[in-house]
Amino acid sequence: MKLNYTKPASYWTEALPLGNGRIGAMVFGGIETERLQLNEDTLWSGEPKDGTNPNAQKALPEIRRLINEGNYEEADALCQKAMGPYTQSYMPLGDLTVHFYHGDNATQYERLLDLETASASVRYRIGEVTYTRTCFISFPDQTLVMRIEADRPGMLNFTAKLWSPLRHQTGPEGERIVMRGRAPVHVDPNYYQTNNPIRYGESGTRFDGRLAIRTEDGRTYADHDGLHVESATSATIIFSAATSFHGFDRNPATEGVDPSPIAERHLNAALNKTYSKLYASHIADYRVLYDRVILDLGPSDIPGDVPTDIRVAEYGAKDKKLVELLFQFGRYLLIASSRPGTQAANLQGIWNKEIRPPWSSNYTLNINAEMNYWLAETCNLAECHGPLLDFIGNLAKSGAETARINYGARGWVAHHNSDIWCHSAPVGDFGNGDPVWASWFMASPWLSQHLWEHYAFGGDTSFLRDNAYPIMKEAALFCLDWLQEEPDGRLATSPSTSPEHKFVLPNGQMAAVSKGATMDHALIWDLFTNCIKAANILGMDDSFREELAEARSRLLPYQIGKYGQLQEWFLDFEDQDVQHRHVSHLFGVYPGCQLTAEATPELFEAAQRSLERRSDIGTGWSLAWKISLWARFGDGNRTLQLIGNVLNLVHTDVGSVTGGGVYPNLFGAHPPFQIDGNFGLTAGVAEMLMQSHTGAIRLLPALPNAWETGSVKGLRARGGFEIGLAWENNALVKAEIRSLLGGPCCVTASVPLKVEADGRTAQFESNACGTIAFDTEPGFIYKVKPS
Ligand code: FUC
Repeated sequence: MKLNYTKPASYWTEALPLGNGRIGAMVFGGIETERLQLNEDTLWSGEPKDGTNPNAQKALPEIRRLINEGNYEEADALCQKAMGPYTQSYMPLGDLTVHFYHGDNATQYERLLDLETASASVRYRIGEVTYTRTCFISFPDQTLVMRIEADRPGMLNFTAKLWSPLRHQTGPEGERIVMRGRAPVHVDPNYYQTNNPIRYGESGTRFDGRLAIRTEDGRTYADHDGLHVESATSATIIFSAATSFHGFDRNPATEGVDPSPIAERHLNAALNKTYSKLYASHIADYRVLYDRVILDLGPSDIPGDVPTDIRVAEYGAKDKKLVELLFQFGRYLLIASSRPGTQAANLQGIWNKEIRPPWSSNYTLNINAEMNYWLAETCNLAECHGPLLDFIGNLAKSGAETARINYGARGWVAHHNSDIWCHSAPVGDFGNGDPVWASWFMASPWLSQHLWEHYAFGGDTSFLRDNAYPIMKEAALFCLDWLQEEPDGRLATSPSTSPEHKFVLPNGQMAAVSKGATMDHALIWDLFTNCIKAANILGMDDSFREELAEARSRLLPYQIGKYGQLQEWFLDFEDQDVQHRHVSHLFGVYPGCQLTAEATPELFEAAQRSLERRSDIGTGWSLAWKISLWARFGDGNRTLQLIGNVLNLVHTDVGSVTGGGVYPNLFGAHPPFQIDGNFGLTAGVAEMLMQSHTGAIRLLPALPNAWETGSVKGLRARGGFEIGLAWENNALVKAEIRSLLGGPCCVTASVPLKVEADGRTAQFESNACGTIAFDTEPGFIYKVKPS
C-alpha cells in the first residue's frame, strides 16, 4: 500500500499529503530543496459574523406566491433578496523548506507515501552518499517530524526555513525558528470578482509555527537565514503550529487563545523524545485505525513497482492492486484530515496552498461535505466521523438564528455553504449569488442523517439521546415549518431547488426555484423516519412522533416522468443538462434507503433510468456518487467501469467540468482538486462488497466479473456488525459477521446461505432476508457459507 514515484513533485498535485487531522503537509520530495507546504485546520479567514437577513422573511410570502403562480423566473430573482454574505476561506499556513548543500545531481531517486505507516519518504544517492528523509505528522505528539539521514558520517549540511503567503514575520528565537502571522479578516471566493478580495485588518486569526532540530552530531544554529545544520550524520526536524482559533462563535483576535505557548509546548515535548520514540507512538496510534480494514482483490500480474501515476495512466481499473490502493488512500486521507477534536475535513480535506482556493475550500453542504464522510462508518473509522458530528452541533446553533430571523421558522436551517464560523445563511453577498446554488435550504436534514448513521452503526444510545436526537429533532422542526400545504392537502417545500441544476421552462428560459424538488422530500422523509426511530428507541416524544408520521405521509410523492425517469422536480420539466453532475433526486437510493428493489420496485427502476440518462461521465465526486448508486442497483460491472473513469489521470489543476479523475498523487480531480472524490470512491467500493441499509446485511451485492477472487475484512454494517468475507470464481465462499453489540443478525446474498452460530444452523434462500436470532454476547461471530 504505497504510492511511489521516481521523480520529485514538480507541482502541488504531485506532492504527497500527510496529516494528523489538524496539521497537514504536502511533501514535494525535492533533491536540493525539500518543500513541505503546510496547513493548520483552524486557520481560516474571517471571524464570527451575523449572516442573517431579515429581508428574507419579508420576501418569502411573495416568493411562494410567484412559485404557486408558476412564475419561476421572478421567484429566482426575488430569492436573491434573501441572500447573506459569502463564507470565508480555508487558508494556507506556509512552507517549510529545507535546502541541502549537496547539489542536485542525484541517482537512484525514489519517493514514497506508505499508507501502512502514514509516512512519506525520499531516498537518493549523491556521489558515494545515500540520503534518506522520512516524514510523518504525529497525532499523539501533535508535531510534524522529519528524519534526515546520510549513510556516511558528517555528510548532512542544510538550512531549514519557514515562510507564509499570509502576513507574517519569521526569525530565530534561541534555537528555534518562529513564524508568527495573521490570516486575512476577509477573503472573497475565487469565483466572485471584487476590487479588494483579500483584506487584512486589526482582527483575524493569529498563527504561530515553529521549528527546531535535534541532531546526534555536527553543529546546529539558528539565525535570520534559518536553522542550520553542519556536518551531521542524521537530524530530526520538528515543526509545530497553533492558531488563536477558539471556537466558531468566539472572535479569534479579541477572544482567541494565544497560539505561541501551545506551539512551543508541543515542540518542546517532541524535542525531548528520541526519533524512534516519536515514530513508535505515531505508528501505534495510526495503525489502530488504519489496520481495521483489509481489502484483497486477488492476484494481479501488473507489476506493483511501476510509479503510481504511470499505473493510473497505463492500467487504470485493470490494475486491481491500484484499486485497493485508491480504496485505502481514502481511508488514509480521512485519518489524516479528521481526528477527534479537529475540524471537519473541508473541500480539500486539510490541504490547501491558496489564499483564494477553489470554492473557498469551505464546506459545501449540498453534496461535498457529506460525501467526505460516507466512508467513515462502513470503512471502520467511526471516530473520524466525530469532527463532522461536532460541526453539525455547532451549525445547529448558528442555524437556529438563521431559521428564526430569515424565515420565522423553528429549528435550524443551513444552506449550501458553510465555514469554520458555522455560516448558515444563504451565500451570495446579499443579492449577487445564483439561486441555483445559494437557494437550497436542506442542509439540516442531510447533515442529520450523519448523526443517525453514527448511531445506526455503533449503537451508542447515550450519543443518540444526548447528541444526535436533539439536533435531528430541531432539523425536523424546521422542515415542518418549511413545508407548505398544497390545495389537495399534500405538503411541499417552497421555495425549493434541486442542487445546482436548472429546469427548462416552456418558453425555453431556465429557472432554478420551484417547489417540492424530489431531493427535498427524500431528505425530509429520511429525517422524519430517523427521528421516529430515534424517539422510539429513546421512548420519548410520542405525539411528536405521530406528528412526523402524519406529515411524512402527506409529503408530495415521488413521480415517474415521461422518459421513465424519476422526476427531479414536482413537474416533469426538461433538464438544463441531462448529464448534470448532481444526482440529488437519487438520494433515496444512496445515501438514503427509501428506494429499494424490494420496497419500491417501480421507483427504483425509474431511479436507475435517471442514472442511466445522467451517463458515466462527471466530476470526481459525481463519478464517486455514481459508483455507490450503481452498487445499490446491484450492477458490479458498471461500478467497475466508473472506477475506471475515476482512474483517469489529470495532469494539471485546470480542466473541464466533465473530465473528473485523479492527479498523479491520487488526489481526486473535480477538476480542480476536491477531496470528496477520494472519500466517495472508498465508500463506493465498500458499498460494492457489502450493504446494510435495508436492515439486512447483503454480502457481495455488486461484485464485478473482473474481481474473480478476493476478500475483505473489517467493513462495518448497521446494527453493530463487523464483516469479513471472501469470494472465489466470483462467488461467496464464506463470511464472518462479528456482532459488536450482541443480538440478532439478518443476512442475505444472491446465493442461498447457511448460517452457523453457536452450534446451531439456519438456511436462507437466495435474496431472502433471513434473520438469525440468538441471544448473543458482544463479540459473537456468525459464520456464513453458501449452502
Ligand atoms: C458544488 C458542485 C461543484 C463543486 C462545488 C464545490 O457546488 O456543484 O461541482 O463541487 O460544490
